[in-house]
Amino acid sequence: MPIIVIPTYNENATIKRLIQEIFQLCTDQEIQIVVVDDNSPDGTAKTVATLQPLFQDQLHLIIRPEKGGLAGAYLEGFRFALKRGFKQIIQMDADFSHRPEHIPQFLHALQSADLVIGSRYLTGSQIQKWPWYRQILSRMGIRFSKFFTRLQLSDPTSGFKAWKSDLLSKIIHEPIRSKGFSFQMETNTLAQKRIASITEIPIIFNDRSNGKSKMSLSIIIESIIIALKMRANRS
Ligand SMILES: Nc1nc2c(ncn2[C@@H]2O[C@H](COP(=O)(O)OP(=O)(O)OP(=O)(O)O)[C@@H](O)[C@H]2O)c(=O)[nH]1
Ligand SMILES: [Mg+2]
Repeated sequence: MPIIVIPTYNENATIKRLIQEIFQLCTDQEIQIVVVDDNSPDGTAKTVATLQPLFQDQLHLIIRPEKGGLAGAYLEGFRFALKRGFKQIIQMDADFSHRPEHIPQFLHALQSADLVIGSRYLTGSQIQKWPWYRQILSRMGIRFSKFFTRLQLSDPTSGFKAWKSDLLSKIIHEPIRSKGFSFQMETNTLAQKRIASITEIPIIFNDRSNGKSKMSLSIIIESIIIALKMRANRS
């Protein structure tokens, strides 16, 4: 059975619609969702809690005491999923950058891969309404991370991914250093080191539909440091 892990910090503007759309789209699958919220001041967790009775045992909520970074939230969600025996674990943003319509494609591709990555840079991919400076930053980040990590991927920094539980359960026991968005690159590198089968599928990526980006200078600096450390550790 698949589960979707959604980390949230101040995503109250979109979380309700996202959850409703996912469950509407995946009526034929017994899909579940776990939202990992870092006590968002905008009441994201409250909104999720009010939806829980509508979706009975399908919608889970983990509340962490304070903003602790994307990586920690994902790891908490992954541990939750693995402990309960979910075999397919999808991760996605709460801001509609990642479209729920792609979920069935991820599940299909996961039948013949250990890790499926939704790429913004394949034939058939699209990037919509993303400001030019974010596009430049993204392309620079990808070049940089590919150079240092030797990842054979078109989009090693994408956050829309699906994991088979067997691979994910090994990855989460590795020492993961990232707190922020370099988590994507770091977990991909760990997967590649294990010679896992990794597939990329094209996605349509949109700028966040509401709310504020959590991208910051400190997150960018952390990504550079993590990439350099990964190069130093490369064997
Ligand atoms: N629980 C938790 N979630 C976070 C944290 N930082 C970011 N997120 C969530 O992780 C997902 C990705 O973060 P975004 O702010 O969209 O970062 P981004 O996708 O790199 O940048 P934008 O799309 O431009 O905003 C979103 O669902 C965020 O709400 C955090 O510290 N804790
Ligand atoms: Mg986003």
